[in-house]
Amino acid sequence: MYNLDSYIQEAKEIPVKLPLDDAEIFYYPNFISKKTADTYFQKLRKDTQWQQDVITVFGKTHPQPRLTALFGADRKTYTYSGITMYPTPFTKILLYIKESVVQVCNSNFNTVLLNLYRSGSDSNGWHSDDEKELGKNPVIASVSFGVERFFQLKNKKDTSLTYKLTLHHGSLLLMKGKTQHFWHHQIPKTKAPINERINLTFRNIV
Ligand SMILES: O=C(O)CCC(=O)C(=O)O
Ligand SMILES: [Mn+2]
Repeated sequence: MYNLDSYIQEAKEIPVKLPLDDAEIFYYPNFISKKTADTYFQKLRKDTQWQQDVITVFGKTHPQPRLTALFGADRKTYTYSGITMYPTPFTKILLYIKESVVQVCNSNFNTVLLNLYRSGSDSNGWHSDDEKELGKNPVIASVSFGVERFFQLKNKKDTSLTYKLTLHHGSLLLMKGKTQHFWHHQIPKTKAPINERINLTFRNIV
């Protein structure tokens, strides 16, 4: 079922560039076919050892409003919001997804952070992926499975500049260049009674 060649052929490689200044963000709505994305969602949901960390934001500690897991090609740790995560080795399915992402973005990744949003009350607050270990202009490749959620962007200097898009099942969002210097992003909570979503962000930790 996980034949790499047929998988890559299935990948739809037509991106939309978001109309934002000081950002290089490309959205591939149909990166992975629905059928393959369904299979990946089920497998990632079941086979991942999800964890819930306690984070520190503005000096306050609370449980992170989602579950996470970190996978890496080596033992490089990843630290953000006062948490240090220790990676476990990439699984076969994560390697397949990584290969198809590498094909379209011409960069390699040694780490992937998984987020599981269990319901509309799980979220990911305003932040940028600008940790030192990601380097100066990081390429972040974000693959989504499961229910659609809003992804919001807000300019750091002029907070009236905002943008919102829906991240679809099987989509890829690629952020590169100076994006993390100029923009924050978040997955807001929603009151709608919704199902689960899994997001993978491929990163290169230097
Ligand atoms: O879930 C998403 O789409 C975004 C995840 C994210 O921004 C992160 O993990 O840094
Ligand atoms: Mn992020």
